[in-house]
Amino acid sequence: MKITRFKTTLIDVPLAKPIATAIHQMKSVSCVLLELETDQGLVGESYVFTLDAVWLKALHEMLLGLAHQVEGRDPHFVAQIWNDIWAMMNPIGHKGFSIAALSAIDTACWDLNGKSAGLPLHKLFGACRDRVKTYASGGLWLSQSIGSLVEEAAEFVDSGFRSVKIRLGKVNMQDDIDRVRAVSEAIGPDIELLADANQSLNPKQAIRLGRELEAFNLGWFEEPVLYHNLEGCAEVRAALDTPIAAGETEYTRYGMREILDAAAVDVLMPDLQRIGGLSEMRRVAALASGYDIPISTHIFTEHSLSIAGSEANCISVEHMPWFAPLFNESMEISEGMISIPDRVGTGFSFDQAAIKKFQI
Ligand code: SMN
Ligand code: MG
Repeated sequence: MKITRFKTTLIDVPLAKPIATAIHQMKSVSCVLLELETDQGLVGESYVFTLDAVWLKALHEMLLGLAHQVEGRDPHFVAQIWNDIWAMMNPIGHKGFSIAALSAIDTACWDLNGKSAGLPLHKLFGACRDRVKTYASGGLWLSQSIGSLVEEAAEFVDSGFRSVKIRLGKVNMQDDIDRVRAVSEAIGPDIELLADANQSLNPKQAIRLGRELEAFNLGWFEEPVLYHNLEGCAEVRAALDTPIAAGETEYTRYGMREILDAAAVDVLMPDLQRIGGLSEMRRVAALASGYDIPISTHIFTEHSLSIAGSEANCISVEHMPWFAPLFNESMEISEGMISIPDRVGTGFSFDQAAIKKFQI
């Protein structure tokens, strides 16, 4: 099999309403879609995104600069392609958009491998489960009122979720506590509540808030401090009973190894775009397992399901609905679990009508 065309499309998918975390303000998710066409008629698909269309052109250029590493090559040599791109990127650095571009290529190559083998990727990798725990993450934003949080949390539970994530980071700590209390009471003790501070606290603030929140039995306290303050994160972890989750803002196995060596987390949260694609995600799951640390994948729900289906220490996936309008297939959720699709490749294919609609 040979890759005959490296096709990219820029799109912008508006969100139902503008949202905010402690560090993000967003109205849409803009994506570069990658389609790798082959001489066998199979097409490998993936995407990478930015929160602001301003950065989209830069991400696109990054990807176009790698087309020559892919055109004419056999996607079965996905590991060789990965290694060649990694080596080529040494002078520009192994973080940021360089890795995002590598991720898109790697995931699209794996999609082709699954399609060519006639297998869903979790089965090609070696399956360990056919469904995985998820949590509702496309809501409970920092920008919402308490009334709207309570209403939305109840809607998530009604639609089959057994776990939900609220954002923290209000200027006044008491507001965070009041918001967590309101949602916790609304969902009751049988539904899990997670909380994400998006790096907005210093270690002392995080410990103080974390202590106040211990009463609500949070499933985890995510990114309490700046992503690079691993010592601070480890201090927060040591001071609290609540598990600490982080990792979404770091890159590759080298970034994950630093987090693990610092004993900074109870749950590692690799992000498919920042980690280096499905190849590197698998290496990171194995690395974390050597520290007896579970992983939970960050956003990219559809394209992370093959990892959840094949890595025993992947305890959950984040359910983010932002990219669902791009796909022909939808995710199946019931009793708090998502099914790992039994369709070839990633199990999700771009809806060409939707792409036309969202194309920039
Ligand atoms: C998050 C990530 C990206 C954009 C908005 C919110 C958040 C999460 O940290 O983990 O979902
Ligand atoms: Mg987060």
